[in-house]
Amino acid sequence: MKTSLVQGYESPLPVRGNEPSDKAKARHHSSRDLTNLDARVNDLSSKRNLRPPWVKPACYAALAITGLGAMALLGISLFPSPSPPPTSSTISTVYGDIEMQTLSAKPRIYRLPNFLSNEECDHLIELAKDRLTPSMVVNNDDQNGNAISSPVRTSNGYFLQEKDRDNKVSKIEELIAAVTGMPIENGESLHVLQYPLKGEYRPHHDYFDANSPGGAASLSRGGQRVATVIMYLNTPPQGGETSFPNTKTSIKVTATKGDAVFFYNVLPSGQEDPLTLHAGNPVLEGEKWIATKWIRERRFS
Ligand SMILES: O=C(O)CCC(=O)C(=O)O
Repeated sequence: MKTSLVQGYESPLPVRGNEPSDKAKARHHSSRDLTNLDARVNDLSSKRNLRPPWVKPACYAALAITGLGAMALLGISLFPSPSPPPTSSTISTVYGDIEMQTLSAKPRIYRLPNFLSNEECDHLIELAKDRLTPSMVVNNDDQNGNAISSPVRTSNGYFLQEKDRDNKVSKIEELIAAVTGMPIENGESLHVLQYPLKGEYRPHHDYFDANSPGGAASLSRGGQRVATVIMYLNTPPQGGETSFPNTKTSIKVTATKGDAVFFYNVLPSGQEDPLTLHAGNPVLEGEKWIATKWIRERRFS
């Protein structure tokens, strides 16, 4: 057993300059010296320490350079740079230019600063504030697509009616059509929502699940919800951001009066895009008001 220990030590990994001499090899095969094997191992170990002092630092340096090279190849940085500023484009409308900032290309999410004026925000709140009822969600188990209340969504809402469609509302609908490129008739009625303190809309998708009875029933009224526009009608002092937890940088849009966020719920192919998972974060102070427009793939009826 002692012999194999020594062979394994000497022969597969000889240290340069420390190869055993012929004399040592002869000693190695001599049964007389087998009793001195421990001493020889110690001897060889001490010879290993004779390697030049620069070898160890040089090895570490080589390892570090190799590691940094691999990180560069994989696109990993030791000093992550802040996210690049969003690219911005301008949409010209009869009402003036609208700035559209790209927050994400996949999924397609855009921020529209100053999309509504203060008066337009206040007007939408005024139309809804005395008619609010607790918000509901699609009941996937219901053949008729009826909605149910759920702890997932703790807000109060009102769908604008035909009688509410005045000049201001019509203008907002036209602006939405201009930025989304979708006809007004594909839009569901504007939905004005009020979140009380702690109110939220937990992570969810806006597209319907075609495989559920409730989702299929909802799809029969104009097809999929292909895009969503959320307009902030006030600025909650704290909380209430719209967040997209599945995006690369976990996008969070601050609720700021007059701004809007707009995203496509489907890929350009029409396939539902699971990365559009989004939430209305809990309101931590005050209340939050928004107006949401869901846009279908066909005329909404
Ligand atoms: O309140 C929000 O910020 C999100 C609203 C939302 O997700 C929706 O209306 O579909």
